[in-house]
Amino acid sequence: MESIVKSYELAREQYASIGVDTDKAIEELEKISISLHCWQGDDVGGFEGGTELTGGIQTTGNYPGKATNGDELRADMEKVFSLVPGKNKVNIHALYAETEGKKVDRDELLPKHFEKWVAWAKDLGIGLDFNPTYFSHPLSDDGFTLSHSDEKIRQFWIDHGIACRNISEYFGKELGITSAMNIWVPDGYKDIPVDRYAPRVRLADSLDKILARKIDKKYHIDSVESKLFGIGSESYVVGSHEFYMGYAVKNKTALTFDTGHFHPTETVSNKISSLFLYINNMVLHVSRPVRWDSDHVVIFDDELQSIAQELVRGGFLDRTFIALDYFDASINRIAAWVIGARNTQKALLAALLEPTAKLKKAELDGDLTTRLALLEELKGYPYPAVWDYYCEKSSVPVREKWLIDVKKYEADVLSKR
Ligand code: RNT
Ligand code: ZN
Repeated sequence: MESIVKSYELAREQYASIGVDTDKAIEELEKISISLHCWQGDDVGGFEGGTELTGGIQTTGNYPGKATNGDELRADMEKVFSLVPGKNKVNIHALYAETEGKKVDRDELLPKHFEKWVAWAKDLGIGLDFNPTYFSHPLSDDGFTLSHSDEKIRQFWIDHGIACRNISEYFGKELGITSAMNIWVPDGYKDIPVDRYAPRVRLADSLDKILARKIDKKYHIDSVESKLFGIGSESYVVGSHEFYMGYAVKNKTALTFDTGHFHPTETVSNKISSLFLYINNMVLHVSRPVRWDSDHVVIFDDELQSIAQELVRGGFLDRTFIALDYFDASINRIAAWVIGARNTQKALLAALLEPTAKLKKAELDGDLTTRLALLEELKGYPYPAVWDYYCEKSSVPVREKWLIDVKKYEADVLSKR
């Protein structure tokens, strides 16, 4: 404890010498919540039973101890909350409804099927976000949902979207924290289509129908998520980036950027500032693509830092909903959550510790020498000392000590499942 405070005090001095207030950076960081994706806890399995994961996404690995019901999943996430600083949120997919053993199809889901999640979130004083589930269902088996050419199937999925908005609004009202509802559909073709237009016309029409009812933005916001390709939709994805960028601008919805949904050399960090020119809110799906949209655990890499810098330098934090989106079943699932969440926060902290005004001034003055020199020297500044202090102050384990708790939880709880 003493050495953490000492290191922090030294760091505070160093940062002060370049005009950065570390206490203020910590205060800012504390205000940012990261939405933990419930689906990391059970490999996107959900509680409907039986169905395999479809939609062109895949979890690999069979690490023991995955959650098999709501209570286990919630217990696991509480463990995560005890190891990650700050007030965070939980992101739920429709497939995690709790229907007391009754079969309730996706178009019939009601707020009451998420009562347990809401009661739990109330207890913890956290917010919830939501996602309709357009995969792992017999009516999505041929690869199309909201852009389906069969009107009956398309209507089923429209009804699902409408049901989910009611649920998301209920989250916002009950918890007093806005729920961001993210619409992602896997629709697309493995092979080259002849008509790329018609499915997009149908998708736009379905979205219009889902979003027809006005909902107070205090409670709920709608966001749409694009993708480049998936397994089985390599040649064509209906909901491409251009499709949703246009849709969001025209219909004033939020836009979701998933860091795994673009060409390998394309970066989300370079897109954020354009989005905010035309769109009010962004949902971020922080993920890590390795050669493809592989959803690896988020690490502290250059792109994560660039994204954090964009959010801070642009002043976009209060218009952004930050969520994690990856699923790794090859390591302890709780550790996977903790690593990704802590890295995301650490990247935000490092960005908050930049002398932004100074850097912007050098740039505006045309002093690009100073800009590069400062940016490079900053990499050696002691942000980890500030991070450690923040963890200590938030009563969560410092550095790798969180792993002790995870190992203990694995021995006491996970290994017995
Ligand atoms: C899939 C999208 C989507 C999902 C979750 C489970 O490529 O990223 O966000 O990962 O909805
Ligand atoms: Zn995503």
